[in-house]
Amino acid sequence: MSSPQILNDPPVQVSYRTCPLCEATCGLRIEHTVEQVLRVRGDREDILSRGYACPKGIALGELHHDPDRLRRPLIKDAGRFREASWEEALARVEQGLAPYLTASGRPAIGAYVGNPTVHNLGGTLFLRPLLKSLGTRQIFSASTVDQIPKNLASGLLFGDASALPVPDIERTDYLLILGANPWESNGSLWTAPDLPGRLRALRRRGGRFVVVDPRRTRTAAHANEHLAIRPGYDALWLLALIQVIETENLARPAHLAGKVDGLERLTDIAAPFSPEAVAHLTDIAPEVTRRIARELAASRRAAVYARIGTHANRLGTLAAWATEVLNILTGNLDREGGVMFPLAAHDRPRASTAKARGFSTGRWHSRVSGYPEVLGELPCIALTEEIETPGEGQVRALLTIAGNPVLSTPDGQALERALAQLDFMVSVDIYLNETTRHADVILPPAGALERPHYDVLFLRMAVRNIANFSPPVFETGARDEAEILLNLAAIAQGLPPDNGARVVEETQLRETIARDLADPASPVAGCEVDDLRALLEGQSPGERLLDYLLRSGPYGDGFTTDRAGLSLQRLRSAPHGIDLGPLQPRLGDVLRTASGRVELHSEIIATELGRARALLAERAPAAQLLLIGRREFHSNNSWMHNLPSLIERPERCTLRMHADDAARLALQHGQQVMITSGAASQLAPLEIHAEMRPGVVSLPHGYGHRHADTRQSQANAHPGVSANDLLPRAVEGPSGNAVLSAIPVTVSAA
Ligand SMILES: Nc1nc2c(c(=O)[nH]1)N[C@H]1C(S)=C(S)[C@@H](COP(=O)(O)OP(=O)(O)OC[C@H]3O[C@@H](n4cnc5c(=O)[nH]c(N)nc54)[C@H](O)[C@@H]3O)O[C@H]1N2
Ligand SMILES: Nc1nc2c(c(=O)[nH]1)N[C@H]1C(S)=C(S)[C@@H](COP(=O)(O)OP(=O)(O)OC[C@H]3O[C@@H](n4cnc5c(=O)[nH]c(N)nc54)[C@H](O)[C@@H]3O)O[C@H]1N2
Ligand code: SF4
Ligand SMILES: [Mo]
Repeated sequence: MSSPQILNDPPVQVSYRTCPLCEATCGLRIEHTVEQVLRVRGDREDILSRGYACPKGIALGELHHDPDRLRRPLIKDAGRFREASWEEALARVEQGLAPYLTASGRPAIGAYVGNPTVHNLGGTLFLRPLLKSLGTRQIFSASTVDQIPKNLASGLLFGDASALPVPDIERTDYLLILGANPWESNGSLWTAPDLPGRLRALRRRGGRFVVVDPRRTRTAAHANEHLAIRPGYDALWLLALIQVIETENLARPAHLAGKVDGLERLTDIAAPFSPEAVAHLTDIAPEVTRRIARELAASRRAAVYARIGTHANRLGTLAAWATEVLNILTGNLDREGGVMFPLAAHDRPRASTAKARGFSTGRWHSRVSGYPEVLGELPCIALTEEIETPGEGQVRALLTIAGNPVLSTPDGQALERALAQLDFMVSVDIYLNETTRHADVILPPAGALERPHYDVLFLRMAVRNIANFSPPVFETGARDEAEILLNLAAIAQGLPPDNGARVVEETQLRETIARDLADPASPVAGCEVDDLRALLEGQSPGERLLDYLLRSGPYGDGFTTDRAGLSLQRLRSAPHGIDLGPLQPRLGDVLRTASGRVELHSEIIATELGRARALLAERAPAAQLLLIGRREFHSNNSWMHNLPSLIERPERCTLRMHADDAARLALQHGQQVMITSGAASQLAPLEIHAEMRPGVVSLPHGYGHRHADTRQSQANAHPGVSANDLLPRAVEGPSGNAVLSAIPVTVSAA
């Protein structure tokens, strides 16, 4: 007997898909009907993540169905948003930007690009033509509240700012982790799904990992050893490790002989930073520092990995440089079990004949404070002053893409006031939030399950060379991010948004092909642009360009009938991904310095070393509380707070403090406290927490959902305060990265 209930049930399908929410790129198994997500879990057959998934990935169905997520463009009329058609919304953008699309007007256009862009196929492939079409130097991004010091260090050392070696965790014996909490962040600039599992496996096979963090994070709690460093001094401590390795003659970079310039100068450079000389600041005992240096040097295969706690910090660029110098000195750069450079399927094989140009910054400077450009962008903390300060090139029109700088960048309230003064603002975003509420037009791209996916950035940092592609789970007709960026690029070029998008896409595609054809070492050398173009498949701009990159890439089919080679079609037929093998040494291919060797020394590093020496004379900030941040497992910067399964838990926007500090200040667990920095004051509940070291307090970022006129009902029900309202607009030094950690504060009863 069949029940009508069952007969009417829509058929259940299963789709496999890479999670686009963070750098781990977990494979997900999604059970769904034609329009409803039923269940999401980790895909056990995924070649890299093998079933791992975190609660955010599991909540993708909630994100897809979130009634607050924007599905139609919004236009602001007389201060109120209303829904509009794409035609009308894009026409409004054309109209709003028109006054600035002149030679003298373009410098007044600003752009801020946020983090989800790098998790989006369209975002990664089509941002560049858009920014180029705008013709402005007022370019800002979340990179300068994040990792740009690491890019800068790689640029200086390797000649390529995107050459970011990753710990070869499967084969290492010893891992030194600083300023990172991969147990909860799932890894950063290091694509390794299930880092908890991988770290456990490292210990099981007799390896060790040591965590340097002012908090006893979950990563630290699982480590062989935790060193609760005083925040803000990692660069000094890393230099002390170099000092020990140099003075005790522990360096053994044998396989790098002839590939590294300037090793002989390191003894002198590190001399002032003995473990004793830095101990009063780092609060790490000299004998511990010495022991760690010896352990690191003695390990057969070891890796030093440092992330945002060290980068978005005082001397972040120097910390990134010293991290790599340690990997070089211990002979672990570009070696199995050390740190290695992945080779992704869409990477361009290095042209043997192309002349390396080296790397430079400061090709132009910001208008108001004179910050040097790094990687073509300016520090995001300069955006406020660039809007507020009159004169030629004052930002009057702003484009934001997948960003919420009001909550995610320091002194967000000042930025909000500045945004309110703009003549015109357009946001590409899936929510009406603290930033996009200032826009005149909001253009919502397809959601995470409605678009094709391939991780252009993160497959370049994966612990194994792999490739995978996810077609959209739902065909809703929603406009893809790629299409919107191309629409905007067309407008910026004075073309009609829709037909123009095709022109911009075609131009980029053909230019990409032509660049390869000009290189005799390319696998497609000798072909014709038209012939290759005609062979490309794909239903969207991202797919078409990806198909080209894969087929002409290092594992590609080279447009031959060789079925073993990669193409988009081949990836489509492998929903759990394709394994391309373990990481291989490839430093020679990576180096783009003028000398063709790793260049340890540069003017920028010399200046930073001078600042580090000056810091040694500082007294320990013993009597002061230093504020640091906190990422939590269920959160994602400022933007996943509208999903009930992630936000509905105990109050998380708390100030954590060690019991001794609370006792000294006569503060009780749970009471409201006033946190005061040089910049501002904020109220938050106090949480006395054993993970804190004395003298350090922690407040998570991304909260402060303070406006009734946003459309994020769940987030607004759990507002919290914004840590960034407490942070001054300060940069770490040559990279322009904001200083997010070790901010002096006082805390008192509210
Ligand atoms: N104090 C402090 N501040 C920090 C940090 C810290 O540690 N401490 N961390 C910093 C770091 S590492 C980062 S990366 C930045 C992040 O800074 P931002 O990128 O500016 O901010 P997010 O909170 O990630 O906001 C992402 C925005 O993208 C939208 N969005 C989500 N998915 C999509 C999509 O597919 N397409 C589009 N177009 N929009 C989408 C969301 O609605 C949201 O508006 O925050 C930084 N801020
Ligand atoms: N759950 C979750 N996962 C995320 C995100 C999220 O918001 N939530 N954001 C994603 C993004 S955009 C990024 S960039 C990555 C970042 O990934 P991670 O780099 O792992 O970032 P955090 O988890 O913030 O870890 C930074 C650690 O540095 C410590 N720290 C602070 N100051 C100092 C210091 O001076 N010295 C040292 N040694 N340590 C210090 C902090 O206590 C913290 O534990 O995470 C990504 N993954
Ligand atoms: S760890 Fe990152 S990639 Fe994996 S499921 Fe969670 S959010 Fe998605
Ligand atoms: Mo980030």
